[in-house]
Amino acid sequence: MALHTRLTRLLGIEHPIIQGGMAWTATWELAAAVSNAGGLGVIGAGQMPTDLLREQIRGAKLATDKPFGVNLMLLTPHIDELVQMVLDEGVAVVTTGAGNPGKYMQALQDKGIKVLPIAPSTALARRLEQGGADAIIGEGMEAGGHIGELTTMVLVPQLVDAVSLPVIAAGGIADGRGMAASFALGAEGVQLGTRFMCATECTIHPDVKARLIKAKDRDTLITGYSTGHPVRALKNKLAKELVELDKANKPQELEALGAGRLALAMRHGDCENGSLMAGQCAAMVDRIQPAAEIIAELLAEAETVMLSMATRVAQ
Ligand code: TUI
Repeated sequence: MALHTRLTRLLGIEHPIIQGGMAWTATWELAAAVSNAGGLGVIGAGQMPTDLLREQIRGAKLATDKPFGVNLMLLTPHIDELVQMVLDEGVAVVTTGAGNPGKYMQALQDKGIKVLPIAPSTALARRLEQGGADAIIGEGMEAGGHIGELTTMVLVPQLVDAVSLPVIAAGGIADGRGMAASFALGAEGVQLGTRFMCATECTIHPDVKARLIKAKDRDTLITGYSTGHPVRALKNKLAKELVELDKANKPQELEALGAGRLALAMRHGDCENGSLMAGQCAAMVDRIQPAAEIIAELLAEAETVMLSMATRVAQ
């Protein structure tokens, strides 16, 4: 069964599956593998130096002739420079996180780039639709990294009602059941981050993949409430220290302690002092497998669930 939606037509992709553009995690190797398998691979820019992101984009272009995207984290201090470089290099899609990409929308779309902002609320989604976004990624607080307040289960149907653009569900989706559930809520695509962290092609340190595979249902926590930018990550020494700073309401010390910790975990494998940003569904990821296999499994499971649901409730 092919799952074709407004999203697959908008982006010219085969399957309505987007790979989350995770900073220091989603490099061109993963993005190209996902795009080659018919999904949308996304390079995570995070706070990457501009030249490094340019190399990443060029790497992806050599490895796939399919559309791929770049995720821009809008809190990045040199975000204007990153946007200019993306405009110069040209990519098919930009997803954005941690803010409103309104001021860049026209310039990106003038270059033919589709803009898919991540929205944690209906108010922002409405503003983004008015500002010309091509689709909205609704990310619930089950997700890893920087999160909003609402769960995917309540956010996605409200977004579907609030805007007429295609909505992509994100946060807490790790298998075909989550994918089918997202479609039941009205989504026309899904975005998965944590599951793709354990793709063979994901270049994060193998020790981080091992921690994800070991993770159980209550192994993530949220830190950074006091800074106004809460972040979900796997529990470890750093996360516990950050929780203490949150309790003591010391946002500046918290930000200072957190700086550079994502790369320390993902690139260098320091699983105690680094930030292991990951979603609650880490507990549902149990093996390393090629991105193409993840996508094939998601589609097969989602199909089985969608077809079996009617039979199950009619008995
Ligand atoms: O952006 C993410 N996930 C991230 S960003 C990141 S790096 C980081 N590190 C420390 C602190 C903050 C970021 C790691 N993971 N997901 C998408 C996302 N976007 N989640 C929440 C939002 C969001 C929040 C507020 C989007 C827009 C927004 O708008 C506020 C406004 O109205 O402008």
